[in-house]
Amino acid sequence: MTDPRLAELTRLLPALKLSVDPGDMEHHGRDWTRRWTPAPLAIAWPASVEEVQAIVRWANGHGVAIVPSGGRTGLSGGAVAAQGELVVSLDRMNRVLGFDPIDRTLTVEPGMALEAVQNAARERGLLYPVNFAARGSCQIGGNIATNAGGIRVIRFGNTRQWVAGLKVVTGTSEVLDLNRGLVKNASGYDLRHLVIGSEGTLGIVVEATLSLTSLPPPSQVMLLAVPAMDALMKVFTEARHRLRLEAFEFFTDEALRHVLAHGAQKPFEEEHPFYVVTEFDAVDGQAEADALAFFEFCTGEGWVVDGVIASSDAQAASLWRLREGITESLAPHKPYKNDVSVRISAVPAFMEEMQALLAAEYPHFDVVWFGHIGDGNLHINVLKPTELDNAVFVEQCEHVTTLLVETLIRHGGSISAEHGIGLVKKPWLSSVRSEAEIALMRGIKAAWDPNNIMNPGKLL
Ligand code: 2HG
Ligand code: ZN
Repeated sequence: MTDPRLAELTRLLPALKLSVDPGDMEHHGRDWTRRWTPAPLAIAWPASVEEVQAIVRWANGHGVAIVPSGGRTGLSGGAVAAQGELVVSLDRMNRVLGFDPIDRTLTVEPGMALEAVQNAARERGLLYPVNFAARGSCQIGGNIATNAGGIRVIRFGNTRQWVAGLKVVTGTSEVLDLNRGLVKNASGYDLRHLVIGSEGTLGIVVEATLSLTSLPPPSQVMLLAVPAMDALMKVFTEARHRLRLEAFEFFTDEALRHVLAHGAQKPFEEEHPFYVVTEFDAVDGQAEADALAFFEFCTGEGWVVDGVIASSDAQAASLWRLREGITESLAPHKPYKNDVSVRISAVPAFMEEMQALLAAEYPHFDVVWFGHIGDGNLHINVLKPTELDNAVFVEQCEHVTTLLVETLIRHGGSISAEHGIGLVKKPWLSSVRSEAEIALMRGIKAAWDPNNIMNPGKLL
């Protein structure tokens, strides 16, 4: 290591895995936004809490910024290192540390992939219910840092709900052992919840105690073809009334076209403007009868024009693929992403306005809508025309985002539902948070990280 700061780090921690290899720097310096050119100082892979602490002490001493790094699947530039930061990858801290069948908690290191956490819970006869398409690559530490949501929020809530305890190394290298798995703990500010969703700006999550729940009952997956936007939330309201929902997701014909081009199987002969994938408990014959009655009611009202219920696990997986495969199928088009939310009740009016806005502002771009409509969370992906320069494209999209933000403010919504603020949405933070709130957030950051070394420039 020719950089004297790195030489010093190696001297302090001879066993620390450290790399300045261009391939590692590229991979760990960027996320799925692909908007910033990676330029980290180096990548470090600590293997213990003590190594993380020592790195943070070193960073304070040398004024080096740290970017905590999970599975690199972020969509908001929250874990980008483009300014000479040390990327602290948690890849090597990926073990299950404990399981308590009475507390029903699983204690894990932050570098475990979400899917590995889910599997570890299942092996113990329980469920870690947070779930989304990036589960194979994203890491639990990153999920916590962004309070990740996904496709089961309607039933199980966001990541926040499942974190019973957290160990965190703060910006001053202190280790905090927060909440320690307690169900009840009325002892003042719950610092654990400050860390969840803080995007690596307060400290590094080094251990998490996750609550688990009972395995869910058998479920069924249904795909519905919906002829009009204003029918979507009517179908949702009916479904929620009649069925015990686990998921309620929508996507457009345009989204379907991309997933099909990516190898998925066509669900219906004809094309339809909107589709819904819903999953619900199917415990007994009554549940099936309820599902059928729901379907017949919706078709009778003209809200649904076609549908299919999966008759096997394989078919359920292929219906889910139509929804979960969208992000990957759009990636080659370098999409500009909006991830917005409004209260569920505000979805119909908001969607109407948004559709008009996007049609007027993006006449020449393909716009793909999909997302967790049952949570009031819509993903809007604007596809970059091949010939258009990326910077020009982003500038045009940001102009539209500013207009979209005005609509969001009118409907009391948020510019970031589940992907975080990162670098991408920083300019619009004040549309969701008041001046007083942002001032408090800054004060909290300064208390946890007085030298501003923890992921500086992100979120705030
Ligand atoms: C999803 O819901 C993810 O599939 C990604 O949040 C959304 O690619 C996106 O815009
Ligand atoms: Zn999503």
